[in-house]
Amino acid sequence: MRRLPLDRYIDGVLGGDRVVLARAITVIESNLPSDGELAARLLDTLLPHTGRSLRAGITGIPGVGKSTFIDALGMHLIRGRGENVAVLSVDPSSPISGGSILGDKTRMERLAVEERAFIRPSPSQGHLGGVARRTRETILLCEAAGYRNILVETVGVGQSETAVRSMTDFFLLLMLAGAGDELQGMKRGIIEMLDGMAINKADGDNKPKAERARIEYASALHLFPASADGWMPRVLTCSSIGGEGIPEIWQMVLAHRELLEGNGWLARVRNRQALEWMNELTMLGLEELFRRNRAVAERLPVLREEVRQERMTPFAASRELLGLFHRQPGK
Ligand SMILES: Nc1nc2c(ncn2[C@@H]2O[C@H](COP(=O)(O)OP(=O)(O)OP(=O)(O)O)[C@@H](O)[C@H]2O)c(=O)[nH]1
Ligand SMILES: [Mg+2]
Repeated sequence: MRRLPLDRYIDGVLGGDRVVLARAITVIESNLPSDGELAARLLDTLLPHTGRSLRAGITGIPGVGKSTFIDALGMHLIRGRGENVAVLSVDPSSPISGGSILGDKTRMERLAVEERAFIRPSPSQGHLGGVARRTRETILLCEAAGYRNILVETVGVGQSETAVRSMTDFFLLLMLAGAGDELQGMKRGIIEMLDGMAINKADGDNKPKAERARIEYASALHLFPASADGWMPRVLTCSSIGGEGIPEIWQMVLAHRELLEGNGWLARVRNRQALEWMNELTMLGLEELFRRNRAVAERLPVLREEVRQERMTPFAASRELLGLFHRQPGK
């Protein structure tokens, strides 16, 4: 697609034009070297207009109801509270499970037609590092476009959660009553990351079971040490289809926000997000330089073969590559 002049992107995004916002995100997501400069200037110009949103990450196993939940929460924000919302997703597996984008479109039916909602499916290519970087930058563009609530959906498969945790202020885990814990990623790592948990599909026959699960998880969470920010994660139940419990979950997010604003932790959280962003960009940049390095590119196929044939150790081969790069990093 043809590119617009920089000014058109800037004016469009700052004016909250969703079409221009979508096109600006396409520039950010682009792999074309010719878009790199435009993307950098866009971000630089828009950066002063970012940071004023509530960034929430929503995770859980496939099928737990993340998209349905976000649809319900988004509608609550728009209709119930007169706010706006941008929805993004990080899906490292999307090249394989290509269906999920379609799924998101249909499961956010109500939100999709709202004026004050912006829905962006996950970038469809690239390794997790790249996808996460783009999501981070997409958050910033949405903020510059005036979105005050950013919801990031990520499938609960380990790595993507850590990435999403590092770019959001509140991390919510959706669970189902009665499914095995190991299936739901009740790993220590995840527990330590989350700020809240919601047992979804608490409707119909499932209601009592969901309530029992809530009590169990709440007492399990109490066994973990309180996090340094002073927040104690809470466990609630909800029905994303019926809408029960959704306002209460948002109240929890707001209570967390208020606490962290009051005790100075929000600033620290944002600081940490900025540092992680810098780190990520530096690492990705290094990786790209390395890949593009002529000496490395020439030698790489040979060394791969050597390692495959066990004529060379991986350690020695990697040292040689790094040595080649080190001698002429800019070539
Ligand atoms: N009964 C009931 N069904 C629900 C609820 N929330 C979601 N569902 C259903 O659960 C199924 C999966 O919902 P999704 O919202 O697509 O789940 P997801 O977690 O986004 O799934 P992936 O994006 O594939 O990881 C759909 O058939 C929903 O209609 C709920 O609160 N109650
Ligand atoms: Mg989904």
